Amino acid sequence: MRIFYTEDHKLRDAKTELFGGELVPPFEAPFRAEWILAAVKEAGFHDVAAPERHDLEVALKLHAPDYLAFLETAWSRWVADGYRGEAIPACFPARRMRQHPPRDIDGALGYYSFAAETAITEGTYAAARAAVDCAISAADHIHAGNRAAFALCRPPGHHAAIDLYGGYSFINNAACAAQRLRDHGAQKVAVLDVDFHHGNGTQDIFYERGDVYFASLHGDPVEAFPHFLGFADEEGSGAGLGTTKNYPLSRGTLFDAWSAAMTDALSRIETFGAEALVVSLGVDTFERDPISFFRLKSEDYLRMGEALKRTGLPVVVCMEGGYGVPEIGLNVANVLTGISS
Ligand code: Q9C
Ligand code: ZN
Repeated sequence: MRIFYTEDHKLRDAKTELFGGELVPPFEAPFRAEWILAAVKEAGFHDVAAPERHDLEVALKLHAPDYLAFLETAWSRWVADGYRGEAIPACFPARRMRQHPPRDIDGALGYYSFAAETAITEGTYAAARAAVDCAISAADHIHAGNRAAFALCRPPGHHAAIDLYGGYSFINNAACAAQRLRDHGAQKVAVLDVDFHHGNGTQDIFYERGDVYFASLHGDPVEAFPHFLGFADEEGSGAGLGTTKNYPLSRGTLFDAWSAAMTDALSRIETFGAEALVVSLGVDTFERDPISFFRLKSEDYLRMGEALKRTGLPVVVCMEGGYGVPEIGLNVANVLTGISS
């Protein structure tokens, strides 16, 4: 399996995350990709390639043009205003307020975000573009006839919605991979999101589309980020009615219950008639993840990969979350090993 990776991810190196009322070093940091890359090589995946550079053509089919322009210019606008810290939103267009983009950067940050933990920094946009390059290159690799590819995306993307960033995500890598597969001629594509957190961004992007199925297994939003999306009654709308499926799971969920939900999701994806599968792979479902509450063990990730392989579908794996502990590398490598088995 080919791994798509570029050191450009290191351009995303925020110093601050708003967490528990403090500005702390971010959970989503460069060491994550380094640990994961080392572990997948250690597991025998030596085919590591730099992604091709891509323009915004794919992303513009998913995100609003003004949103992408905002991401590109946010840091320089912030600096031009003379602020000394990293760019963090502090005011949001909440219930009964007006929804239009303000002229000033403070207002724009709130308008284009759904959460305040994620700071925008100097290299954030360049790194997000490089992560998209990895996702698109992985999709192209599948289109060329390969069974699987791994996009070692950093920053992650599954929380990035049509015109909102947050949850460490800016541009939706997995959605870009799915769109790329559609553009190559696949009539139906599925995104299976196994990150601990609901893939609110991916759901938002495809909610009214009947050509991309979205299924997500995640911590129940009644007690987990992103708090306000990912409930079981969200099923898509319009042409997309019936092509969104959510599995909110409770605190302490073990692999047995988690795996039963995945089996259900994969059977729905098969019934849907997907020709290719994009996996939003977060390993923050691990029992020792610092910000999550499922209890998967390292060997469970092998089983996860084997189940993905049994679909018989070509699969693009996009890296999402998974934090703090050295096992994130092994857990990702185990998924890839299961897919390759
Ligand atoms: N007390 C991804 O995994 N903060 N994003 C959670 C928990 C935000 C996670 C706070 C978590 C974002 C890609
Ligand atoms: Zn996550």
